[in-house]
Amino acid sequence: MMKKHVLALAIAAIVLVACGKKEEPVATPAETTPVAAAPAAPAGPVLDDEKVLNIYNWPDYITETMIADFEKEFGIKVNYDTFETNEALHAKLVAGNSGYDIVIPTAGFGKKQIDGGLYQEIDRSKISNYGNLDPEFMEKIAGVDPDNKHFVPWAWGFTTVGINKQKVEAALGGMPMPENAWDLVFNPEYSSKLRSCGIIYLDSPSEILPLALHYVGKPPYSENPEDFKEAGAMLAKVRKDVRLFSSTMIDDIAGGKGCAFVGWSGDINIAADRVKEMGGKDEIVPLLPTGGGLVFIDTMAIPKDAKHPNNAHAFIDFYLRAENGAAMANEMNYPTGNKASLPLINDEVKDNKTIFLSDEDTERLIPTGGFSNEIGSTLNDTYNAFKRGR
Ligand code: N2P
Repeated sequence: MMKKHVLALAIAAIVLVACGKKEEPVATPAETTPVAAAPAAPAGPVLDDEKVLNIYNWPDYITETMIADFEKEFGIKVNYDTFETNEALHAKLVAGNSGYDIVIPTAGFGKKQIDGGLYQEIDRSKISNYGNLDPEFMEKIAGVDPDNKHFVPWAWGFTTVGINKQKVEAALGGMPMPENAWDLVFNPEYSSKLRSCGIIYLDSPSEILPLALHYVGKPPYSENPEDFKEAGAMLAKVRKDVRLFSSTMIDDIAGGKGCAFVGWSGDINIAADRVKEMGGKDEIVPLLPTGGGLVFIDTMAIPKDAKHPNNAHAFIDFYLRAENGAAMANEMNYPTGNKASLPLINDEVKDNKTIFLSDEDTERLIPTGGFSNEIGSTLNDTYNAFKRGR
């Protein structure tokens, strides 16, 4: 398929040739008119002089070829780094001069970055594929980014419990699975049994705490230090059963490092596929806890001091092509909010109820949110005390 800017160049070339002809005596108006009347060639994207783009994203969150495809088509060199928590990204942005042109905050967490003036506004006139986005989805993001001025969706999913079915059943030794899957990792009656086969937690205060708060019946984004005490007390009881803290769980799960995981939905699905491909006998299953998973909507944003804002817009536009949104769902098991991509998503992915959720499961999800700066130290102290085990 002829790529867009190549097409634009080709059309420009035809126009030039035609214009040249015009001055030749042999050219007749009949020959030149159709070219002159043709719709204006779509202008190629405006790029920055320096053909570089610096992206900062989460691990395991892009298809294998997307960066290379972009580089080839646009002649831009992409430097791609990863971070493992919103906290890490936040620290980079607050320090300033991060050097990044596109970063991928979780919308709820990123609200304070918008409020702090850390992002520039997105120029929609540079994003021809903006219309591919699902307006209903954009409405949700507008809750933290009014009028969708700064955030363009990357992908979404939820933090949930995943299990190695056979290993968990064996470790529970006849004890039935709990009704609420969060009991497996938050209730010592279960976690103490799973200790032997290994519990893995994400290493992220801003994800573990909302889940823990919700589990003990408090608002997931509570601002009350007393609530954190309760969540911390609950976590303290299961600490000895947690074997590993990790944000690169695909490898850990596929490598058999544990049997129950607090992880990201798509990653657990990828690990499940990988174990199947490797011919493993155990099934890796992402669960839909009755207690709800924690939604994350991750979004692209351009830092205020980005050095290559035009290249950033070109990448955002490229990412919003229907086929790229579909590839994220098909290869990475994460939906992207790109409505135009839906017809291109494989049935197997579309029918996976842990990727495209039923209405009932959607309703149970803990909606995206964020903590204020004020509660930040309570959050970190609670998390660190948990991790240290005291
Ligand atoms: C996928 C990363 C998911 C990011 N590996 C969760 N915010």
